[in-house]
Amino acid sequence: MQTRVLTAEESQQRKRYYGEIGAHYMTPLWEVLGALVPNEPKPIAQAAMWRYEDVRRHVMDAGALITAAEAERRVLILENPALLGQSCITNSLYAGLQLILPGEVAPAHRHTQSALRLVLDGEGAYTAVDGEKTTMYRGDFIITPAWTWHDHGNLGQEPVVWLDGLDIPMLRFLDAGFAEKSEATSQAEVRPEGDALARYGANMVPVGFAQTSAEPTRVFVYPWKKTREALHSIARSGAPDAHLGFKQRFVNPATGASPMPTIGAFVQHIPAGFETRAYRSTDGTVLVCLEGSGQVEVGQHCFDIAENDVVVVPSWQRLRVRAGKNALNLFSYSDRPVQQALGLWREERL
Ligand code: 1HN
Repeated sequence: MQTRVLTAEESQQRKRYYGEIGAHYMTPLWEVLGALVPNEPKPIAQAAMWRYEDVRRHVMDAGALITAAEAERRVLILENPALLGQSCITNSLYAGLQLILPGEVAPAHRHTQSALRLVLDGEGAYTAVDGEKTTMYRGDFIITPAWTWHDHGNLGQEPVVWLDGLDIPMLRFLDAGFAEKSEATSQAEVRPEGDALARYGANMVPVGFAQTSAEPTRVFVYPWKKTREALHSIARSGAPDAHLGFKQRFVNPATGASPMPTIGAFVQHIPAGFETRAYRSTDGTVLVCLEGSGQVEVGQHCFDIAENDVVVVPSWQRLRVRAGKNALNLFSYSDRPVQQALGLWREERL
């Protein structure tokens, strides 16, 4: 709307008119058009960081407050400071820190929301997905695709914490959420540990196996040990991209698409002392520092990051990453595959 100064009478007239049409649940487009169709993304979400050193004890305190069984999932949601009460870290994504104590079980259930885990702290826990267990090691990226049964347990001696990433806000937006609890607390094991990785994650698939790009991968764990080795090999030869360092995209090896259709996941190596040029993209992104320390600049914000810290980078905010004395290894996830499927995704190298 072009704005001009209105006479008192015109203002009155419009106000009266808006009241009349409001009674019929109508409202004038011209008052909101600019906000509805901005020249570029103007996310409500803001840049923020959760410093693991600061929040860890609060996560541990939850262990004395409620059991995993009572909570079903003992999780502290990471809420975007500009989206409080909405259980989201960006418009489209959820993040939380989940704690499971030795001997506990988080009971089996399934839902149409897709989930990923990034193991941060402690050893001895497992996740079971559709009848197969995987032991969780720090840095492992594990998925539970939509409608797969999943339960967790801790057979070790120490508390285990991981980051959960889900597409909850997307499914809420679409009103497409279904969920179901299992009668069995823990799933019966129908395949031995490592089966999916051997069948689908060793540069092979069973002969005759075919998937569309909308289907999630059967590989439900991307072990950090392998990812890290690959990153280091890549970084040993060739120069880092000026804007991204060495950045890799996790894939469904059978299709080349993202591991799950709604959430993209990435890993990034920033060599010691390297500073990326400013970059922005339309997928609001959750970054997790797996190794090293440095600075993350998001728009006007600058965060000092260390291991296990979480930073949220809203859509179209300028991002720069600087590694300190030690190289940075960052994990990230976003709604990029959804935007790409719809032809909406944009990036800009500044
Ligand atoms: C869920 O199923 C898990 O399985 C974690 O660990 C967090 C948040 C909302 C809805 C379901 C899990 C979740 C969740």
